Amino acid sequence: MAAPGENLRINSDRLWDSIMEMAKIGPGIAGGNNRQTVTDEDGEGRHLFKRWCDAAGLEMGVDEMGTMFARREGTDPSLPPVYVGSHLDTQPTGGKYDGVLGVLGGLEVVRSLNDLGIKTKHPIVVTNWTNEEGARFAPAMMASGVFAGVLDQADVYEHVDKDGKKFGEELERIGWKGTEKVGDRKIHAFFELHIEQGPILEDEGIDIGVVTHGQGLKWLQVTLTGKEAHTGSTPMPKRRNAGLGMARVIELVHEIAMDYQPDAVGAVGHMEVYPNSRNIIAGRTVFTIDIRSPEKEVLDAMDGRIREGIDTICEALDIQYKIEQVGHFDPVTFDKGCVKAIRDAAERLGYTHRNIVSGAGHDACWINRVAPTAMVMCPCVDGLSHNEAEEITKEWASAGADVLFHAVVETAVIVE
Ligand code: HGY
Ligand code: MN
Ligand code: MN
Repeated sequence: MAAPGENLRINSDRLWDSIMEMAKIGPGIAGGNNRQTVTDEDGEGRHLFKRWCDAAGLEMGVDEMGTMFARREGTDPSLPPVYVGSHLDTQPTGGKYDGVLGVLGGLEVVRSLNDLGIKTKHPIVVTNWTNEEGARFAPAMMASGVFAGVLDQADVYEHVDKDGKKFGEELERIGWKGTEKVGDRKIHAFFELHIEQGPILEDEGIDIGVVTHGQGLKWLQVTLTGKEAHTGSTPMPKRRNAGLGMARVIELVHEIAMDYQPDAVGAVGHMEVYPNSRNIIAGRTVFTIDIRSPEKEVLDAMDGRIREGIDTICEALDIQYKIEQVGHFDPVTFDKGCVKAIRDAAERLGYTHRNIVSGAGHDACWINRVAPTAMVMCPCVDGLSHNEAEEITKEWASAGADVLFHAVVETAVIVE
């Protein structure tokens, strides 16, 4: 397919201004964002995105998981569209760019096509996937997982947040539960622009990450049950301390991940202690183990060793345990044709680039199961993300969006 031409560039100022405008919705306490999925702030961000899509002449569809699909018509409407997007929901202490760059980068592609009066054969659909983060309601990449047929819609509707609110009810409450059946849409190809969320591109001074693979992930939610008792008057040998159990499991997860360096990772970021009183021995702890690796065998080995370790720890402390797998996807290999479109675009535009494996999970990891998919990444400052101090430069955002522009338009085929 003919390349769309050397001079195609997005409007960098407009993209950056849109990102800053979206960042005003659901502000964090330290300069980032707290726009968690299906909160009022998420609803407000969705309305702003829809207004922009309306202004760009796009036709909006919303499915039963609340995912938003903004369609720019192609010269042949019968062809399956090229989808481009990411997510607008954020972590509770998230940054301004995680997910947002991909959705607004997709919108900028369409805005630029409109400015240039360029038509494409395939329609183009800008997409905002619901609940990518999985912070408020597990698992991550929830809506794209239902779309790909790996998660059950009725089941995830019942998932609850820490206040006992149900995902399905919250989606309805904010008014973004659509009527389209999830997963019926046919996708010609899907492209996602995302910040790297790691240090490689910045450390190496490289503009573009050509994402060839995504590492696999497992989230194990563990409940340890001991016995509440007085921290002062209960003799040490008589204690059944679920807090001590959690501490030992957290150390175990770290040690096991360190056994599989340089690629494996493991941590526990979510922890709840009951009753969480200064002078009561913790009777129950609930926490989530997050382990990841680019290799399935390593992921499975870590999983097995952690389960054995938990059994040993709990026997020694005379506490019970329950392990539920609340998130999982195997390592992902993205579509070679789509990856080439991204690499060729970076080459053509004169951006430095390198192959990279995504450390974070993305909606693209699930959509890759139902359509040819690839990702383009830009650097982020100090590789920092899932932190309100997350930062990128305008130049990095523009370079990523330019590459996205070329990859999308080339795949959607320009009509001369
Ligand atoms: O957890 C992840 O990798 C993604 O940020 N949801
Ligand atoms: Mn993200
Ligand atoms: Mn994220």
